This record gives sequence, C-alpha cells and structure tokens, in this order.
Amino acid sequence: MIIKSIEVIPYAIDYKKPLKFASGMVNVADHVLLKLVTEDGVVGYADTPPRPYTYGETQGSIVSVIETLFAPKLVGLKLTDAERIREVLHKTIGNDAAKGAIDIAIWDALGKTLELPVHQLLGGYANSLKVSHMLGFDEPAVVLDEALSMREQYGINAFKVKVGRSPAKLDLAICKALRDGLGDSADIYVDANRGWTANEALAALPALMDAGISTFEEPCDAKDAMGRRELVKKSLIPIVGDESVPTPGDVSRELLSGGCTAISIKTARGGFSNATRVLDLCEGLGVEVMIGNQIDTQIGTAASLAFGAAKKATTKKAAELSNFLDMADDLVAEPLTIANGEMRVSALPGVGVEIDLEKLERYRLR
Ligand code: MUC
Ligand code: MG
Repeated sequence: MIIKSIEVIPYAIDYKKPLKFASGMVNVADHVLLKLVTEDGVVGYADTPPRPYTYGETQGSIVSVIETLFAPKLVGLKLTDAERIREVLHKTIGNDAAKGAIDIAIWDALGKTLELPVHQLLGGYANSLKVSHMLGFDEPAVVLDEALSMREQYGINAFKVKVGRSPAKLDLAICKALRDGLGDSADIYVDANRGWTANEALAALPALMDAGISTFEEPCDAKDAMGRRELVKKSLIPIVGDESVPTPGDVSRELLSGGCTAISIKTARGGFSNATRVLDLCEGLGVEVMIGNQIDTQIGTAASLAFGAAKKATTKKAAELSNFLDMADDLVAEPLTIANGEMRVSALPGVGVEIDLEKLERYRLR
C-alpha cells in the first residue's frame, strides 16, 4: 500500500484527423503516462493530457511538476493517505491534469491491491454509460457525415458540436444541418470554448434553440462576468461550465454568481477525488452534471467511464467517451468498445485498462 515510485513518461501518438475547436486544435496526443509503483509491486497508471491554451499545462510542465514537486513528497505515503496526498497536491495552484493523473493512478493501484474495479470502489451504480461524440469544426456536410457514421457504426445518438467561430453563421449552419440530418431523437448540444463574446452568444441563442440544442457550454469567457451573467439569465437552456470550473471552489463561484447553471465534470482534471467533490457539491445545489472529455486517450476514457458509471447523477446524460476513435493508435492492450451507443465498464481490478508495454516503448519520447 506504500507508494515506492512515481515515474512520468512523455509520449506522442498522432490523430488520424485533427479535432478543431475555438480555443485550439489537437492533432497529436502529446500526453504523459504516469506510472506509480507500490512497495508490494502493484502498478497504477493514469494518462495526462496537457491543454496549454486552456489550463497552461504542457507536456514538459506536467513532467516537471510531478518529478520535482509532487513525487518526492508522495513517495512513502500509503495509497489510502487521501488527505495527506491532497495536502501535497494543494501546494500548487492549477496543474490540475498533473494532479488528476496522480489521483487516478493511486485509485488504479488501490483497486489492483484490493482486487476490485475502481467503479465499484467509487459507488458501483451502473455497468454502462450512454456515449456522446464530440464534433470539431468542419463543413456542415462533413460534420453531419461523421455524426451519421457514429450513429450507424456505434449507435451513438448524442453529439457535442464545437461552435464559437466568427461569423457565427458558420456554426449555426452546422447545428441546423445536424438537426435536419439526425432528426428529433438526437441529443445535440454545443460548446463554444469561450470563442464568442457574451453578446455574440446571446445573438446565437435563437438559432441554437431552433435547432433544438439542449445545453450551451462555455459560450464566452466566464471572467467576463457581467456579460456572462446576463447571458445566463436570458438563456432558456442550461449554460454549462467546463474550463471555468476545474475545482470545487471554481464551481461554487460560478454557480453562486450566476456564471453557469450546469457543470461538465472531467476526471482528467483533478482525478476521481476532485470529481467526487465537484459532483457532491452539484448534487447539494441541485445542479445538472455531465461527464466531459479532455480529448482523452483510451486510458483517460476508461477513467471517465469508471467514475461516470459509479455515480447515479452522472449516468443520466450521455458521457463524452468516444474521441479516442480519432487516434491512430493507443497504449492499451485491449481496445475499449462502444456498442448500441453505450460503453460497458471493465471487470478488471483498478481503472480497467492494461498497458501494452511494446506500444509504450514505441511511442515514448524518453
Ligand atoms: C471541451 O469540452 O472543451 C477541448 C479541449 C479540451 O481539453 O477538451 C476539449 C473539449
Ligand atoms: Mg468544453
């Protein structure tokens, strides 16, 4: 149960096609694999996606903060020393992806030590989650084709559409094309990644409503507090906080000040422990949540699935679990599968994936 070592392994795997959105583009998974070993020889893994343009973390900064600040203080603690571990991680502001990987690897090692799946340890509510697919910027016909093929091949019928461009009509045309092409049964919702001003988002609302959009994520920068609050007051659909709410403190601030009315929970950001606190806070306040995607690999997706399936509140809406399908390869020994629009939890102890060590050798950068 005692943490013996924490190793960080930067690696790079290409995407078959890039995902483009208002705050950036991803065409390579330049992530960090975290490997935690206990004195009993149990190995816990977690994946760390850097998002410099959103949270300021890079592949290099993740490696550095873990190697120089966190790992030296965590080695020697028990996997169950949760509050002591939290105290170490709280020594820095931010670094939420790095902290998330440490937390998830600890849970993975704990599950393997106890020979139990982490979704059981976290709550064990469901065996599967409905899957939502995230659609990046492209021509309306191309985006619709992707959505139709996701429905045809995997049974997915929930789609998050990236918006936030100028002119807004580029994005509104995509929303209309998707509704016309997918029909009324599809859940279609949008994410502007802060690309619009509050007034641009407000101007887009009627067309979004016409297209039957169910929720509107990060329409504008939450720091533009007055405009954002006006927008929230005027919107008939939930305004979802994502990058504005990585921690429980951020969630409290944004919900209580009227900056958003629903919360996207991402395990890559702070891990299961942070996600549990965010979820409990939202439940206490009666606020809707959804499981978001940090453009995760299969390792990260397995973590989102383990958490989302464990808790009742996160099983209501489809969870964003499918964007690993765009990657040219992955580090897992057995690929995750999506069938009938659902992903089932793994029966393996821990988070539920095994690492293919040959692939890790192939893609590691050092
Ligand atoms: C999202 O919901 O914003 C884009 C960048 C990232 O890290 O996550 C995404 C998806
Ligand atoms: Mg988002």
